[in-house]
Order: sequence, then structure tokens, then C-alpha cells
Amino acid sequence: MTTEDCLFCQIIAGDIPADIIYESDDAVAFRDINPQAPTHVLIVPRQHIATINDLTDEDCDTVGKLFMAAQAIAKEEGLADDGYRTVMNCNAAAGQSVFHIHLHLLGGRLMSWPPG
Ligand code: DGP
Repeated sequence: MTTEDCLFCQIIAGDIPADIIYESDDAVAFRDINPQAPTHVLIVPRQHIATINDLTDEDCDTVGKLFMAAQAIAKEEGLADDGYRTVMNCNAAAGQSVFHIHLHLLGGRLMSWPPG
């Protein structure tokens, strides 16, 4: 997978439409096309990184910024006090279907544990 045929790289580039709700120099966030909660946002780094397995020490700042974006979006969406869930799936057994890392931010309903 290269950035040219990566769905999320194409959304970041503006070539595929998405409901983008947050942009910074490092990350973009948009609403999930198949929401699993009243709020379901995907926070993606602008840099193409396929899976958690591909992260290096140099990506620590990038990953940290995904969580800072999640914090800001959760506050903006009114989720911060009640609570919300962040999830990043890695590879097939976890259900990863788009191979550009993304932090799911889910909220607006009660979450059960363990996840399916
Ligand atoms: P994962 O299964 O963790 O790789 O999550 C991929 C998510 O991406 C999944 O919840 C559905 C979402 N998704 C797939 N295609 C699109 C799309 O074209 N637009 C948007 N906004 N979300 C998409």
C-alpha cells in the first residue's frame, strides 16, 4: 500500500470527500462513514503509517498528537466529562480494515467491556 492508493491519504489530500472536523499540521479528523456510536470520529496522522507495527521512536510525537486531538475533539463534542473511548486496531485479528493508522474516538453512549 502506498500513499497513492491509501483511502485515508486520499481523504487527507481532499481527493475523497469526508466530514472533516479537525485539522492540524500533524493530524486530520473526520466522522466515520459507519458510526458505531453517536460520535464516532477517526483521527489520522497526515503521515502514512500502515499499522501500529510500523511505528518507530520517531513517530512518538505524531502518535501523541493523535491523543491530543482526541482530547480536544472530545471536549468540543461534549464528551469529556461523561467519557469516551479511543481505539486503534492493528491488523486483521483486531479488525483493522484501513491500513493507515487511525484512532477511533467513540462517545455519546454507554460502552461495554470487553469489546467484541
Ligand atoms: P478499522 O476497522 O479500525 O480499520 O477502521 C476503519 C474505519 O474506517 C471503519 O470504522 C469505517 C471507516 N471508513 C472506511 N471507509 C471510509 C470512508 O470512505 N470514509 C470515512 N469517513 N470512513 C471510512
